[in-house]
Amino acid sequence: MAIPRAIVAVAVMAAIAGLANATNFDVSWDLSTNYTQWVSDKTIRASDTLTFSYTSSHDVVEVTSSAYATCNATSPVSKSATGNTLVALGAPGKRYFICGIAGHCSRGMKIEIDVVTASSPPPGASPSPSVSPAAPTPPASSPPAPSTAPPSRTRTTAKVALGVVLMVLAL
Ligand SMILES: [Cu+2]
Repeated sequence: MAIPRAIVAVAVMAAIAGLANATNFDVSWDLSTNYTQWVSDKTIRASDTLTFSYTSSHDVVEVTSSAYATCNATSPVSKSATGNTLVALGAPGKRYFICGIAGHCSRGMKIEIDVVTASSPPPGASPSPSVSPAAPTPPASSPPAPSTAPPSRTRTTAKVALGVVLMVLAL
């Protein structure tokens, strides 16, 4: 019994939607940003990433909630001072980040992230007939050459690859 193409197409679309919902939040990590305000209008999901950008005057220290409350950076969960710290959240729950340089946390360089569950496809999403069944590979066109994409930025590469899939589906 053959699997209807429409179901395959919907499954692929759902997979694309799931990955496309991954968002990177750029955190300008400094003494002049109000991070309580910054985070207040954002929904940050387990599939998302944070990228802290900062000068050599700062670092990023992930801490426990109690250490966060007291700005105590002496027992970090993790620590980074590269100037560009990528945090892949991965799971729902609270995450706490502070600057470990003396005095900076108490001056506001602290951020509490309430990570929510990664999004699932919207419940109202019905199989849409707007996606036509995938056409056979056009015989005249040369195959795409994905080998030029370096694997360094996997998320970006995945998006590009999925974009190609989407384009093929749209043919
Ligand atoms: Cu600092």
